[in-house]
Amino acid sequence: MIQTVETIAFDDQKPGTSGLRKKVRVFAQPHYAQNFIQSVFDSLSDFAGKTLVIGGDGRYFNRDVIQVAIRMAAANGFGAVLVGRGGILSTPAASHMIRLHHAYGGLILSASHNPGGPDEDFGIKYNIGNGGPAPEAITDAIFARTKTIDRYLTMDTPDVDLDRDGDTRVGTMRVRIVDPVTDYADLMETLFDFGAIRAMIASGTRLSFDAMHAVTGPYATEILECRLGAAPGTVVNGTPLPDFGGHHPDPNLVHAHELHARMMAPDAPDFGAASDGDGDRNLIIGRDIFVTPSDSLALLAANAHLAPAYAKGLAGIARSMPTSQAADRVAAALGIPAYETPTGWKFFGTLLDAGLVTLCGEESAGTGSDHVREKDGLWAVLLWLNILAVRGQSVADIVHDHWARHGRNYYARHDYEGVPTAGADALMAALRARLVTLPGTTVEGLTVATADDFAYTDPTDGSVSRNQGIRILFDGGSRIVFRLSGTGTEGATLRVYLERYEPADGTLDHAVADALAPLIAAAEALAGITAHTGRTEPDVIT
Ligand code: G16
Repeated sequence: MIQTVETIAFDDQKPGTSGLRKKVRVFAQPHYAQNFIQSVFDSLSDFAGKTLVIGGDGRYFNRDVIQVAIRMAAANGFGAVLVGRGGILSTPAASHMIRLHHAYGGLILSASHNPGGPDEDFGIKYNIGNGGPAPEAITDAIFARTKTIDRYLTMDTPDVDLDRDGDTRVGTMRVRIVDPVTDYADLMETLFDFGAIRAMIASGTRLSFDAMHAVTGPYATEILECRLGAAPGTVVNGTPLPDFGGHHPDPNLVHAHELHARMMAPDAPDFGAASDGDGDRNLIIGRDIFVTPSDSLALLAANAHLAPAYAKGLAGIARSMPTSQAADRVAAALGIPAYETPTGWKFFGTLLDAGLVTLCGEESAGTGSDHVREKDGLWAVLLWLNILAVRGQSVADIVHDHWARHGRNYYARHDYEGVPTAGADALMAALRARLVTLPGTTVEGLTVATADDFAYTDPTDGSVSRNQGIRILFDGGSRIVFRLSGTGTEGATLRVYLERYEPADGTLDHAVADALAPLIAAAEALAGITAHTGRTEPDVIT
């Protein structure tokens, strides 16, 4: 029996960079998740009788909201839902499932790399029929609806058993519980030369993959250990836990420090990697060398033709604006277009759908291709392994070869987390006010060439996105970008992205902090970070 439940709108349900993310205690308020899910459905049309994919990263509250979403999908008229067993679906696997089954769309329950648990974060994002995050036109409509919603539809039915494969019904809607891993692992086998990777591993190459107690554990175990023959124990922290073992499932050098230490030790494996809460991010570390996400995108683009899926070459490469320009140099060398988009995977979807680009990447540890419409952590790991298997070189040798050919984009991101919103907004406003007067001035010995607030016009549909981050470009190609994060759940997070280009015949082996020291000083001088935030140092450097 369909129930119409009266509700009162919440005023804080604006989707951020990737869906709605809030503390669990916020989501657990009566009607809160329901309001958002109904607002999603109310912003869509013509889905009666169609299929919705539902899954999440296994974090605390995942199972509860999946039951809510199933009932609401039934009450709103979906014909079927596909749900990952145990409520589990990595974000890239959900994207693939939407595409494979020609589903109408999907609800992915995740706060990605944010921590999980009763006092931590939860999130809901909606993906469209191409498998990718809803574009801004839809997220804007969802937000508008959350402000006026006064009822939602649900059903008074018992919980669905999420742990048993097979079909059941909620009202007239079919609920199918499916294995979350197999289809995704099968897709990976079609993209990469598993035989070559298997042979490399059999001949002694050692891997270490840290699943961070998050969703990629079962995927990595199946693919790396079962299908590729890596030694048992290659996947560490491989059981998804609702609180990620109390850790922060963000694959960077701070939160994946154990992997980093392992890779810097004398007996280090040859290749190390990690993924995040929902499996879309990746961290790549060779023995004794960390590969920045920006460099990883450039390296993958330069070598992708070594994997079967990309043997014909790439149509183009896209990167988010704050991502280093290393990938642009590869695009130029390959004679293919390079695109610069705002932060957020949703901006790559139209380019991928139009066949304008094959590979996309972001400094925030996301890389992916046209095989799905999300970034994909294990995909990046497998492309790296395919390249290593074909080239027969170490990660360090491949990276150094790349810099010797294309030059090196020294790069770092400084994050100031949980700063008072007023201070962060004031910092950005003050910078914005100075943009016109900055060109031609000199800061810490660096001359400003141009300064702007990044705006993007999508080349496929003409949609415009403004205020996407302040760019200050210096003579010689160095750059500072200031941006406020759209994924945090407390206060504001200021991100300062620093980049300096060193040509191939320059000094390629500086310590990153030394290479960027003038830019770090210039960032403080330009933005008054300490004055506005009270912070003298970033919380996280990636
Ligand atoms: C999300 C988006 C990414 C974006 C990242 C960082 O990643 O999907 O496209 O780069 O947030 O966003 P921000 O700088 O606004 O915090 P994820 O892995 O959290 O879904």
